[in-house]
Formats: sequence, C-alpha cells, structure tokens
Amino acid sequence: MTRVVTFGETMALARTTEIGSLRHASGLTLGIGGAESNVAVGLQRLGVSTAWLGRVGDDPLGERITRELRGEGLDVRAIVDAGAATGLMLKERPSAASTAVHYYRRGSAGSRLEPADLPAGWIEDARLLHVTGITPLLSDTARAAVLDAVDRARAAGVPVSFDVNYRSALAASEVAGPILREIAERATLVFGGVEELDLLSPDAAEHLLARGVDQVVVKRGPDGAAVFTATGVIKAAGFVIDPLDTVGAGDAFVAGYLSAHLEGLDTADTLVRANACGAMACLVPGDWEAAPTRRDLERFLAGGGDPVR
Ligand code: KDG
Repeated sequence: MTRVVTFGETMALARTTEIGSLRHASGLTLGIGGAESNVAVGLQRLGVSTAWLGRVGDDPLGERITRELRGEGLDVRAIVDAGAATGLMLKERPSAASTAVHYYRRGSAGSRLEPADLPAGWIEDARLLHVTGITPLLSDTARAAVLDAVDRARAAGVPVSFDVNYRSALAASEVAGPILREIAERATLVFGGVEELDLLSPDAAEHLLARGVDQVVVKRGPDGAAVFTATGVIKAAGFVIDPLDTVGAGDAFVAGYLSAHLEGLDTADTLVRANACGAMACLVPGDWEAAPTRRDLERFLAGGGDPVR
C-alpha cells in the first residue's frame, strides 16, 4: 500500500556547472526539481512507499520528469497535458556563497493541475498526504486542488503534512499569507522556516496549535530545528557541514522527518534524522539527488567520511 501521497509541479531544472553569472555560463546541466517530488524521492529512498502526481507537458522534458521519478521507484501519475509545456527552472551560482533561481513556469502544464486530477481513493487510501505552499500559488485550479485534497484527507482521517515553502516569485506576501494560513490551519503537521511561519501569523506556532495542528516544525537551516506541540517545544542542533547547494535541503528535511514520524520514532530522534537529511542534501549540487538512502544516512550519522573499501 502506498503510504504517502503528494502532488505538485515538477520542472525541468537546468543549472550552471561553474561559479559565475548565468550571463556568461558556457554550459548547463539538465535535471529535474519540484518540492513535492523532492520530498517523495527522499521518502522512497528511506523506505517509505510514496506516490507523486502532477501534470507535465507533452514534450521531452515531461518525459524526463516521468522517467526520472519512476526510476526512483515512486508510484508516478504524470498527467500529460498537451495544452502547455513543462515548466523550467534555471539555477546559477553567481558567487561561491550564493545561489539564484529563475522560473519559467507561468501557464506551464504543472500549474494547470485541477481537483479532478486527483483520482477517487488516491488520497483516502493513503497513510499521509503531503502538500506545499507552492502549488496553491501556481493557479486558481491548483489552489482548488490543494484545498480539495486537504478536505478529502481530513474527511477520511488521513493526516495532512504541509510545508509552507513560500516562493515570492509566485505571489506577494500579502496575497500568499492568507492562502497559506488557510491550508496550514487544516493540516496535522506544518513545516516552515521562521520567516515563512511569520507570514502565517506573528505567533504561528501558538496560533496553529490552537486550531488543532498537532506539530509545528520550524526549520532553522544550519541552526537545526524545533518542534512545537501542545505539550511544549523540543529543539535539536543542526549538523556542521560545508554546504555546496542548499536548495532542496528543506525538502530532504521534511522527508527525513516524515519517515521517522511514520515509523513512530520519538521527537528527538525524528529531528536528528530530519536535520541529517537536510544537511546531506546540501553536500551535492541538485535539489534532490543527495537525499539519502538508509545506508547513506547511517554512514553520515556514524560520522563516516572515511573511504568505503
Ligand atoms: O525546495 C526545492 C524546490 O524549490 C525546487 O526543487 C523547485 O519546486 C520548486 C520550486 O517551486 O521552487
């Protein structure tokens, strides 16, 4: 049985291979990326059977997304939308210390997701639904799909995980705040960075817990993470690493957290796994490629930098 279901837009991702502006880049490496599929791959690699659904264009980039995600063992429902192209994301490293992302996704196939795309029983039979704040800002129909999915999950008693994942390129904060708050208030687990949670409410943890959210997980990047519940707060320090590419670290964190949560680990151990997955994702370029398997994770937690012989 599929334990986690998620949906959203996955794009083709072209990134520069050298440090320096895209303006002068001589080459690009092609891959794929999408917050929900990044989480799905992270979960699947940790042994959690996961399904991803989304629209792709009737084009080679859409085929690439479908093939790559299937190659990771996910249950993929890629709806081929002949009316729009697959979205594209370009990633550059203008300097050794910075990364910039450019989206070419307006009107893309992925943004045309609608409630009817989510088959009957797909959510209801799952153990957990994971959604992000990216999808509801893509289009009115994509927003309706998220709200409908969350309602269906709640009606079926399926827990909902929501990662705020605010993208300012998609909507101004005044527009996004109320939309994202509405979804967060209906979730079971809410993930967000400090600023993202501030977008929902000045006292987001308190506000969400009062509305029935079970856990509010604050991602603090290199400073670790904290979980707020009705019984208090538990914090964990981050891992000290030398990051190469931090995009996708939050998704790996969420995958680590959800996998441990579904296994019934206690909060402290859950945070250790989540922080480790987030840190590991930063060690390799690409939004999801470094999401660890269980073996990778055990080795990292054991402090393993020694060669494997
Ligand atoms: O979290 C990483 C994502 O940002 C990336 O893979 C692409 O989904 C994406 C987005 O909208 O930024």
